[in-house]
Amino acid sequence: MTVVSLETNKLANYISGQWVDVGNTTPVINPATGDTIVEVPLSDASSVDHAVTQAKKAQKEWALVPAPQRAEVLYQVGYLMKERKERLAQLLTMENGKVLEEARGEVQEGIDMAFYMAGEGRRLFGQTTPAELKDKFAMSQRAPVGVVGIITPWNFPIAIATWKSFPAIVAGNAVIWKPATETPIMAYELAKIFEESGLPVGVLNVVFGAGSSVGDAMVQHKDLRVISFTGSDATGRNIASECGRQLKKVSLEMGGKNAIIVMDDADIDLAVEGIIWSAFGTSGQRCTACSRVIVHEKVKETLEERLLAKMEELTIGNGLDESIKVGPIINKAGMDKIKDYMEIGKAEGAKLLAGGYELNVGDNGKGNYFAPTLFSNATAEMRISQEEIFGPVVSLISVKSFEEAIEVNNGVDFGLSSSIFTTDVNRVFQAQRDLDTGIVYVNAGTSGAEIHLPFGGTKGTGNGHRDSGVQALDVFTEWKAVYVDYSGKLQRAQIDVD
Ligand code: UN1
Repeated sequence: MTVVSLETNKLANYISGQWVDVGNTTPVINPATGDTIVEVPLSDASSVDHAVTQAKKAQKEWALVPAPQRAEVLYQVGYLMKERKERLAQLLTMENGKVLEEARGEVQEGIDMAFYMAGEGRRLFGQTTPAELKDKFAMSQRAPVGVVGIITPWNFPIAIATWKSFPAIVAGNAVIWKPATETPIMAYELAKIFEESGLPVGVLNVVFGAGSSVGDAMVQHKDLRVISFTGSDATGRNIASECGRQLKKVSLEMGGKNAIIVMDDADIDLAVEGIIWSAFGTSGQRCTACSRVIVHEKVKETLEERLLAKMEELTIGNGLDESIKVGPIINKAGMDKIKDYMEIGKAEGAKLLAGGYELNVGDNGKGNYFAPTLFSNATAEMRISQEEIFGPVVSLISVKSFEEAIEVNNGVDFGLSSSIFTTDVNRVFQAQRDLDTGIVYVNAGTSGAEIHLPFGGTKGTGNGHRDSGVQALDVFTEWKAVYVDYSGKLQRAQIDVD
């Protein structure tokens, strides 16, 4: 396999069609090797201000372009992403660490989103409805919000950016995008694709930098009317309170503590496959990762045995090597957090059945690797069963009944994804009703959401909004109710009704 390379050693902001250099930079480290891939700008508030000023001008024009024509740009973006799928996937593996097969899947998720949202250019449905008065017409339609801010995480640096920017753009907004500083290459590549796709300058702008400077400036900027954020719980809550003060629309997608329930009538081998994929794929660094297994006591031992056997088969290392199944952890801070939870779990009395330690694998011993880890005999209340670890760590909790399984699943502060393995059709329907998460799977793991369905969760996972699906349009549009009176006289609603 030929490994692609970047043609630059320093990225630049993309503002109003210009590649703008800012002095200050920080290195982007390949988590598999510890090597520096490229330098990324650390911009400040002035770059955000400049971008918003340019975006405001561009948005006025863009909003007047008919939506089906706006969509043509997204089709073009989709074609270019498709053409460059392998390049994007390899660069994604280098900056994020996820294994190549998953990186290709993530790029595909972005391609799917491009074509799906391009289709919205010919829908963007509103409603027509009878008016209560004679010779009067009533309808509702979506209007763009203006300039919107999107803040995206390192764990899905291209897919999540497409979930947010594509609906925003097809709906007639301009976008200011702050990608995570750990994974800016996908933003650079996507900005280049937009540039080539014929998007008018200023409609998409990328400002690189830290949350505390660029992110904060975006949240504070009075002309950014929406902030759509995916990331940590603490940051999301701060953004929400500041946006609340400013009456700014905010869409949040934060943590998860997703569980797979394995009932006594489940296909155990299938459940094991689901657990392996959801808990250890992407090294557990997905919002949708499975980090709890809630197992019926009757099948606990069998499940444990088979799970341990499959865990031994997992290959860990640099994700560019196609034989590898589990890649590195994003950075040292991520590693430290996972290591802390090892101590917490042991102190709480959970039984460490596998893993629990750092690994020295990979090319030069400088990558961040952690062994797939299984804690057994965990209880629902333990911190390892309640808090998001964001690593290849799963806690096994045994229960006596279906009802208890549901209660344990729902007994956490988060509500993103859940799953049940069972062959009982009654339980399937009870579970999809009673599991309190935004995403529910039956006989599949907790990850693998498709882009034409709403993505998001209940409780501490967010604030009620959804990414992707047609629901994403609600974040980036205002509903406008329009009444046209063609009676030629003043007709008063609720009064002149007879
Ligand atoms: C995330 O982890 O934030 O459902 C996104 C999935 C992917 C997206 C995950 N399609 O696992």
